[in-house]
Amino acid sequence: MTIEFTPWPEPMARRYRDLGYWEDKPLSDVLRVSCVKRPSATAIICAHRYFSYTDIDRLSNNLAQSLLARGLKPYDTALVQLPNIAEFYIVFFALIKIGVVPVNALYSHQRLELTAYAQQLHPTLIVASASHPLFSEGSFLEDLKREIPSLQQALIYGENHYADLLEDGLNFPEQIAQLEPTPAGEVAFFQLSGGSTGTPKLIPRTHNDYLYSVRRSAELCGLGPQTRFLCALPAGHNFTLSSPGALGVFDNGGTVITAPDPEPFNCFSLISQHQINMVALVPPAVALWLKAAEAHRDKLATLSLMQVGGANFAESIARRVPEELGCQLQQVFGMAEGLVNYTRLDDDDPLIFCTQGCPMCPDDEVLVVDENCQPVPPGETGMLITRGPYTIRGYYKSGEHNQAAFDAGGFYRTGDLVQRDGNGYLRVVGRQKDQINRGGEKIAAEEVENLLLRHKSISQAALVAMPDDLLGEKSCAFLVSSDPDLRPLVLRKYLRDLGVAQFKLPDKFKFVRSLPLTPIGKTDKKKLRKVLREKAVTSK
Ligand code: J2J
Repeated sequence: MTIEFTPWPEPMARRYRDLGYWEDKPLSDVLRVSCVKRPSATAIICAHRYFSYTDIDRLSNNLAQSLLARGLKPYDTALVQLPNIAEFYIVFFALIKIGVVPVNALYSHQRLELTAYAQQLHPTLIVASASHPLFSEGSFLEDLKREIPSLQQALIYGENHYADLLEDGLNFPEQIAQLEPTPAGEVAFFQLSGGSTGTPKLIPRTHNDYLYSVRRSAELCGLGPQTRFLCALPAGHNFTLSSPGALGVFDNGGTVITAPDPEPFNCFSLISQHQINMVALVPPAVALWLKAAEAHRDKLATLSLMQVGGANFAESIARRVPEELGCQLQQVFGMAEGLVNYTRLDDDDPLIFCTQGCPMCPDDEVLVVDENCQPVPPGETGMLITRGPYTIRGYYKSGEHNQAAFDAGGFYRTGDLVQRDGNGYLRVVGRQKDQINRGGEKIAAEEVENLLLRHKSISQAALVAMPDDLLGEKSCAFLVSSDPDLRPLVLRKYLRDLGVAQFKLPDKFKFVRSLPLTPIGKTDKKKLRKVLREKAVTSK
């Protein structure tokens, strides 16, 4: 049995191969090439631990063999949740090498998110860390196994009393079987969608499309053996994994240094200690770094490139990056579904500071259209739709949602409102999808609303974005409740107890008698957002 996904039409697939975008190689090729060229170079520095390319290859082979010995086979799936540690990459490569198809949950995800992914994927294996509250003891795993009968194997990183140790798999001694990834035209792993619907969607990425995205990104960003990349955003996020991210660094024989998060003081120490020259950040982290650099700029001497993406980045802050941090800025506008835009390293300042770049591939088809799907003139605002050699054609097992998310020609409706100049450079000016972008962390409004509506005294709920100086946006829940004594504290605890990730908890609750409606009877979120914007202005 293979993993289902919506394939590209044959003529396009042929074109992508003919043009060399699709190489028909497995994603683990990024490790293979550097093992050949730079076997003893340092691939990963994780706290005090150093791993060469040969180490990563050997450890991932060991784990792969141990998983085969446990009965895992190609096209099985795995649910993985690890923090930013070397083992994240070792597990990723081990699974890819034997054709087991993982999804990497974010470390901030909790019971609800992990369960939703497991319900969709029916994984055979779970890999997680005992440092996460869900896995500090065995009860969640027991529950999950009960609910998902396919889940046979669990490997937990770190001391625990209920499951096998991931560390034992890494030290597995025997070499028995030949390792065989899935074919390059098939699904290598799943990315996570920021989402706008009730259930989080999974994004099937093939070896071919992802490897292209990594290699083209690395070329465009000038990566080489000299690259020393700080991975401070979640390791599994599309940005830090592939734009060009850690995979791009591995492919070029450079070094990835892991940090648990972008907290500036720790990151600045790592930068000076390891001569880091490149980092990828979301805008709120840049703001924190600018503040910290007032006293500690000397620690950033080696930093030459800062990529910023994931959320709206104000021009005024963008301009401060080279001046105050002493490094070049690159804006990145990407999405886990595929399309990635970059400002180029040799672009003029106005493009670097005022745009989010242009598509990386000549065969990225990008249209900016109005409500009738007609292209808008350059400079005007429209909806961004796209297809191309590394943009998916459908979410995993989401027939109905795919009807809405993709048009008849296979274009992905990104839900982003953009303006495009005559040279193809894009500016992200808004959003049409029902999502809150909380400093780069995406919240599907409907998912949180559905959880709130499960509360016995809430009859209506609407989650909308409200402006925030640091995060760009925070979330506000407008609620109609039958209980006049219902308090935000109680609701936050209620949501936490349901098992939802902390970043999805509404930052503010507003109790109202009724929600405003549009002429056709939907909740008028525009009006709610306007109320919040006006309130923000008057309270300043
Ligand atoms: C405004 N909005 C942006 C930007 C993404 C590289 C970089 C980021 C992501 C990512 C990624 C933005 N300015 N510069 O996958 O490979 C918003 C848009 C977009 C959504 C995608 C990558 N960069 N966004 O953020 O899948 O709304 O990917 O559609 O998490 O983030 O979110 P995600």
